[in-house]
Amino acid sequence: MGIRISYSHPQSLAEKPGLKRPAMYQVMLLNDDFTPMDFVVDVLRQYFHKSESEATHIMLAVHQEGKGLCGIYPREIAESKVMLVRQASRGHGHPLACIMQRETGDGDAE
Ligand code: TYC
Repeated sequence: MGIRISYSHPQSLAEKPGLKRPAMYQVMLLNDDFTPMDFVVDVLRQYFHKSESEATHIMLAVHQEGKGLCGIYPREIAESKVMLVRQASRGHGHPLACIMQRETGDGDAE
């Protein structure tokens, strides 16, 4: 007879009374006419851990569509990303805007 491994079946968070999933926030970059494309790609790589090609893709989407998603995080992490991007941008003299929006869960952000 082999070794038997027994697995427990923890309730999912949604089933546990009194526990809620943390609210999640979309962190977005906004387009402007002045921030250099290379700087935006560097920001996406450094603060959002994107590859060179992903970062380029997101930067071009923001450039063409006005706004683009960098990542989705719990509130405090989203706040710190927004602050770090702002500090880096202002530190280099660029107006790049980074915002956060709470997710509503219906595929749209509030
Ligand atoms: N529109 C900028 C340019 O032409 C590039 C840019 C892309 C700026 C994305 C901001 O979030 C941004 N240099």
